[in-house]
Amino acid sequence: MNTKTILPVVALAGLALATGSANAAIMATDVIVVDLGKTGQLTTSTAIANWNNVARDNPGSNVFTNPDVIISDAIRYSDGGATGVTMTSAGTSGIGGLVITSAGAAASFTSTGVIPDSAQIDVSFASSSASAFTFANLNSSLTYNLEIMSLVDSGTARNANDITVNGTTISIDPNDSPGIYAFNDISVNGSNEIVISFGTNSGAANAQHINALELTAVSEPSSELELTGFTYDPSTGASEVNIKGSPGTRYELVEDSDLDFSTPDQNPVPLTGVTLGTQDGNGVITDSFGNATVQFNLGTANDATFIRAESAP
Ligand SMILES: [Ca+2]
Ligand SMILES: [Ca+2]
Ligand SMILES: [Ca+2]
Repeated sequence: MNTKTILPVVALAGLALATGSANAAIMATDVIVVDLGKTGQLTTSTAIANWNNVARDNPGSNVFTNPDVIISDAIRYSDGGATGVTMTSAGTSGIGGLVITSAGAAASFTSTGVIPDSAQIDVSFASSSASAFTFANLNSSLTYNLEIMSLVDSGTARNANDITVNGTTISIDPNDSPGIYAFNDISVNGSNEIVISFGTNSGAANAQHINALELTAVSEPSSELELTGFTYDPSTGASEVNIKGSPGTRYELVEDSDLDFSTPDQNPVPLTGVTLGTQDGNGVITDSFGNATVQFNLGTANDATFIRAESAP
């Protein structure tokens, strides 16, 4: 039986074979932005690109059922493609009746920039009860940056309250402008979810306000060079591997005959394609998160091949 193994020199972790998936899945660098608000104030302009709107035409009451799948398949900001991510409301909340005008250009998300007026102007709402929003069907191999805009105008007094995201709690006051709160490098829980929880507010001065949300998928922080997700087709020799290294860095794959089971060696291994990162001759330049996915052909003659990635500026 003709089999090949891949043995990265730099790191041995994570050599599971890629299984592939026909379903939409969130990928590193994907960004999901959500406008919680009113029908008639959607964020849909083509100049603004691909927002997810959760809009209700009955503001001021608890219009979300419990639970309520308010987004069934979130689209990514870059191209409107499906991510498979869902967003569910739990507890007692809905869409508020307030009109918010005070933040303007000061309210900005890290990945997508200034938040459009149509997203700033309206808010989700919980009076005094506990409530939560859950992003589900996330990729557990990634971490996530979550930014929440929670702002009402200063003339509309609201009490501070706590937001907890997967175990991290911060106190916010919706009267503080521009009202952007960040939770960075969040790992998913055991159910591949990120849960945003708001506590009760005994002051009955509104327990939850969210104007808009931004969820950005990032790679796991890594200071080492890794090869992961190797696949090989023994009938054709077609192969693929993921490189995780430093952002914007050029790497080549090197096949070596040092251990006598790879003949002849190829330096660098010719690339037949690049599906993540930018191909540069027979090298690849990683994306802004340090990731690249490359295709190449190892042939069908050898029983094993020894390959490593090398930085090759
Ligand atoms: Ca809106
Ligand atoms: Ca909104
Ligand atoms: Ca306040």
